[in-house]
Amino acid sequence: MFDVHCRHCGASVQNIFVDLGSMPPANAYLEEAALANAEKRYPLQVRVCDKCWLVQTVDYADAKEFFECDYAYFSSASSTWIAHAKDYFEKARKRFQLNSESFVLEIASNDGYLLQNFVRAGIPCLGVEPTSSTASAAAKLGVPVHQDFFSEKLAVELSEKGKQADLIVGNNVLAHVPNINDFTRGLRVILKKGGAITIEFQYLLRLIDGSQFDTIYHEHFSYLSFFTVITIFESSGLRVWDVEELSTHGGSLRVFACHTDDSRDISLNVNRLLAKERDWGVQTLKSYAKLQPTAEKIKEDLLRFLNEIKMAGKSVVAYGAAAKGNTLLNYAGITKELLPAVYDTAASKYGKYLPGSRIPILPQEQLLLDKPDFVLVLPWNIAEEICNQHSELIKSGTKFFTAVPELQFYEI
Ligand code: DWN
Repeated sequence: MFDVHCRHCGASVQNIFVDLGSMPPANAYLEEAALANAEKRYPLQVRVCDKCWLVQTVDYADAKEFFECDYAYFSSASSTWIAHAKDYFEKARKRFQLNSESFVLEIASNDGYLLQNFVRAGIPCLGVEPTSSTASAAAKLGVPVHQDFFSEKLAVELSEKGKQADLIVGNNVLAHVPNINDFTRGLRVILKKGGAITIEFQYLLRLIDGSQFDTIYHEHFSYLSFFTVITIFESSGLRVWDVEELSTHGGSLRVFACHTDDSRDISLNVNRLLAKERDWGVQTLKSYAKLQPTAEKIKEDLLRFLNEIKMAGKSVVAYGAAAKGNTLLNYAGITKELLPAVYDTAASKYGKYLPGSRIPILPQEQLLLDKPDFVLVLPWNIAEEICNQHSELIKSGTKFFTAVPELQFYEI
């Protein structure tokens, strides 16, 4: 096995956490014309460092390849997420006494799903977002965006222009940066004295206990426990003073950080969650061995069920052309033979094809006309929102189901 060095502590990382075979990047949706060409595929192997316990991908491609100008994921596609962002804004404005004198920086601001709230409230803010597709959507909402990848170098440049922030927000970005040390050093550089940082990321322990192997894709370079995030932040001169467990994206953490010499007290939540992780075995290798066998079972159960549907002469399609869906389908080797189409509301996706499986993506409205017997909901994390939207179709007999962590059917 070739050597890999931990992207945080530099130690040799030999322990395989999960190996999902080779597949194209999860957001590399294909235009019709591209079907004539072969696709780049990269091994999707994840290892765990037994020194700092960072769970991380083995890298074969540059991150820039995953966050290109036509990046297809728009956070505002989900009303659940929009509501989550609004709730965060209300809480943050109170907790950090934000006003027209404050300055808020969001890293990976996507389509302005969050900063639109700060703009409306007259609180000065800036988004940092590398993908022009989402950045231009944010600009249309009047959200100021600096289009680039966040780094320590950029933090120095912006700080020299007086852009140090009272509040730094980073949602679903800490896992997406290959150089996690540079990223956290950048947070310290651009954080104003007395300022606060809130970072949300999918929670490793929920991923493992929930068998959420499909949230593993190349653009997720790290899979994070609270223990490891504290280790990384402290190594960059930051201190974690509070933490919240969230239900978003299958289970996430919201971590609160500040400068090491800040006067804030450490909340009881911090030691409480560290104790829970100790009991779970966060520094024990065998705790990381559960995911591979559960991924194989989910794959077998789904393949068996899709073949049963086919043998019974029934129709089945998918809903939600989510990145996690591409990991599931490509790992299971499912193509349009078993799933002839997937439906999605995102204009950035329908009319294209899923990477790898090459399943055509159709607009959501078409589903109501096609009335299939079964619908596999790929973004299980928002299955309730999606099933509520399709209550009439479900009442008319179409069966909606998800495959992770097991086959589950939805009634209305
Ligand atoms: O970290 C990441 C998470 C936050 O989001 C990114 N790297 C990529 C992305 O992952 P994903 O694509 O698996 O996320 P979702 O939120 O599970 O994707 C939902 C998909 O469903 C989108 O393509 C939009 C679509 N959708 C839909 O067709 N109808 C969503 C809703 C709410 C709908 O009603």
